[in-house]
Amino acid sequence: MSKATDYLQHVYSVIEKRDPNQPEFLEAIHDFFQTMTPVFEKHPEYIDENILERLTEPERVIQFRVPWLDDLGNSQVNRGFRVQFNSAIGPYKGGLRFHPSVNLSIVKFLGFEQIFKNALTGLPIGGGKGGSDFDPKGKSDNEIMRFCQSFMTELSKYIGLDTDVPAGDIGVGGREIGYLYGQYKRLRGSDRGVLTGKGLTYGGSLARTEATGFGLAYYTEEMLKANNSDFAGKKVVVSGAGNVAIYAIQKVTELGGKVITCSDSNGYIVDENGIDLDIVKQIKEVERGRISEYADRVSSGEYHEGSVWDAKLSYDIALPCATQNEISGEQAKLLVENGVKAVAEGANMPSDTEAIKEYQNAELLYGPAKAANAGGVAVSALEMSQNSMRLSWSFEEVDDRLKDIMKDIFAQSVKAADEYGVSGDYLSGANIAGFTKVADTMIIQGLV
Ligand code: NDP
Ligand code: 2IT
Repeated sequence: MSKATDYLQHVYSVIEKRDPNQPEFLEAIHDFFQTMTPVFEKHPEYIDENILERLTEPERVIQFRVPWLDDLGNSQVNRGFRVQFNSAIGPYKGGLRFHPSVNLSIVKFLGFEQIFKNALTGLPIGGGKGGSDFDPKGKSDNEIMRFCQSFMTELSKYIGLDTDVPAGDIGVGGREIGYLYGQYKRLRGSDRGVLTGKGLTYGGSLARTEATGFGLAYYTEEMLKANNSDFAGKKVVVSGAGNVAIYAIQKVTELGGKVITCSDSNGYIVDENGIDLDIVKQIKEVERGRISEYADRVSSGEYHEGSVWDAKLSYDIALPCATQNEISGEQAKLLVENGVKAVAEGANMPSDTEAIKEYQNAELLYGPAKAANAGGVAVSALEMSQNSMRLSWSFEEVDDRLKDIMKDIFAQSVKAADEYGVSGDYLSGANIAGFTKVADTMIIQGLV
């Protein structure tokens, strides 16, 4: 065994021993380490610095009680988290997720991925993530507001526009950011830059709502172009029907692709005429309804219960935009049988370890989450810049910058993959480019 693989195995076993009950965190670490051997072979100085053990331990983990009153006057208690993972290149930056599944393992995997994603954007932001096991489904606006106010009452002690800047993720969109910011302002004053994803009337950036989905489409287009292909006439399967999925569908369609599915956690829609996005937006953004309702409104739309990744359909490109581990090894095999040539991840870690192996066996073009979905956090960082300057850029200006950032992320990944002898492996390329930037910065700053 080489010194590099020995070191990787050693650090993995340390982490596994420390946190044996954090499966998502261990999965993210495992998949990341799988791509790191060439880096440690070329740079033994990283081993001397014990950089991986330092990088995989969060700088700070905050866990807190979130008490709130429901509409019946009953007191409810949820658990809140903020993981401040790494501040080497800037303030902690990353979203808040409100979903019943949220626990420390999930917040840590998301925070770990966020470090490298944020480094790839080229903007000065460190990595963090937070959230709660609160379930926004079926709650009234007043319940959501009371929950957000209580959550922020505690979180406000730990964040700040130069220290830690949260934003949205699953279950946290414009409505929640509004309530969170309102409470922050009451407690600490109007530092607009303390949250991103704000509304346009109080410091939000144009194109932030669209950014993750648009960015995913721009990244995928770059990956296709580099392989003599494009979206024109391609059939595309998208999962999810939330913020990321909706704007991915919009941009992919504008770029000439035909998106034939979308989904939620109950089931999926197939519409071979191409998804009618106005209907999806009406159901999800306005009515906060279920995706099954699409089939009641569009005659070519069929609703099926279960996962879209179990569907036998013929298509060219897969864009998972729902949640972690939504594609298993078996489902990845089916995806290959379905004719898929490219997968790009809108969600964070949507493909499990076995699924990634299947993509590699089938030599699919594979754009990993931390590169492909970085558009959201990139525009969040542009929102922070605009807040600091106290001005707002036009939609076109932000969108142009987003396009350039996504192209640059793809180019960085290609370059790193070439440099480390794994050409065409965009997963390794993204991991290596993000890692070397953060690791070098940590070393310059000393053992802190
Ligand atoms: P939303 O809350 O807007 O939408 C989430 C969508 O995914 C919904 O359709 C939801 O269905 C589905 N979903 C959530 N959990 C599950 C589950 N356990 N099983 C099946 N489906 C599920 O979230 P976003 O669109 O913002 O986030 C989607 C993904 O993209 C997440 O992985 C997130 O981390 C990632 N991401 C988001 C960014 C952003 O800017 N918002 C930036 C980068 C990545 P249902 O309504 O049934 O729950
Ligand atoms: O996963 C992600 O990158 C996000 N949820 C967006 C984070 C942000 O700070 O905009």
